[in-house]
Amino acid sequence: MNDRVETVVKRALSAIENARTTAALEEARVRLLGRKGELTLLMRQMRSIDPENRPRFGALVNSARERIEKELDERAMALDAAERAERLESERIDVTAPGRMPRIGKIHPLTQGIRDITEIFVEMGFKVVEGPEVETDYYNFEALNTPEYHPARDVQDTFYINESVLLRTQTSPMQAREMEKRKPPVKVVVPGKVYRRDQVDATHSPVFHQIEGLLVDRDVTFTDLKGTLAMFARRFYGGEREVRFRPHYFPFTEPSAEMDILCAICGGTGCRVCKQEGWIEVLGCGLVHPNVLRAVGYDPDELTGYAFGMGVERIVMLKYGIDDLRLLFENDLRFLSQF
Ligand code: 2U9
Repeated sequence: MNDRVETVVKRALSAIENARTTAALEEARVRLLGRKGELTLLMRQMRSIDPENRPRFGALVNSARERIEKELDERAMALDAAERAERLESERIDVTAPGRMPRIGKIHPLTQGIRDITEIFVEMGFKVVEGPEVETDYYNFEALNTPEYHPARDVQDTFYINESVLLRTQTSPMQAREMEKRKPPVKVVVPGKVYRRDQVDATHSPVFHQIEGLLVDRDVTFTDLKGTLAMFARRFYGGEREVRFRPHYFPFTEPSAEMDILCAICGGTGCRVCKQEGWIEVLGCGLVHPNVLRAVGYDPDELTGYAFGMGVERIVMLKYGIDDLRLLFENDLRFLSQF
């Protein structure tokens, strides 16, 4: 009788000790104390025991049950504490760890270039205006003293939409519109996209960005133009950047010139970047042609003006030493993240 109870208790204690989780322990509890559990079955054996031995057997089984229950409770508490400690460890957060930096986008170098250039002119009192990319032949060419058989009007160079509508080849038509709309003085810069029928290569693209400026007032001279652009070069390129003006030809300005800056790489002695010139061309300019003033209803005997224009891609490429214009349009983040 004793042995039977002892065997059940031994098995129970080893089952309790071997339970590694609270779930396994709960299974053991049911297996030992449940309705069909080992201890219940032991109690049922009471009937087969001599009546005089039954109280002793009952007492033995009861104390066995108490022992097992106590062991179960203690093991449950130990397992519960261990599982809790394990969970806390796995969920530990280091509140002192530095946060992860969110990825922040950057301004595209062309956009930054447009902002930097326009800002300098805005500080000099120019107003920024923008206009349509689809223009009429009249504002893009005719009003800008570029008559019908001028080479710049060749269909080779211009995207025509129909006979008299086209994609602007320069932002100048907007200045012509601005002059028609307002009384002088007019002092504007026009940034924007322009279109030309060029094959894509390292220095050409059928779409690129220009910034053009125009000042029309009484007594505007070429000296005003030179002073303004020299000031621009100093602000944009920094320091006492030397500039020079070379005579040039544009149909909408007379006289016309191109402005060069001294090559920062060689200091003027000639190198690969300036193609041995010592100077780098950065923009075109001139005094507004009297025919352009007449076309917008201004009297050239009363008013004069200056105008200038620059390609933003070229300026940005020179600034950062980029040797292929296509990089500015491909949106490869490995390239863009450098700026
Ligand atoms: C009006 C009258 C005159 C704008 C000007 C240039 C010179 C010039 C080029 C620079 C490189 C175009 O992007 S580029 O290919 N532009 O050299 N632009 S004067 O003259 C004007 C504009 C508007 C009414």
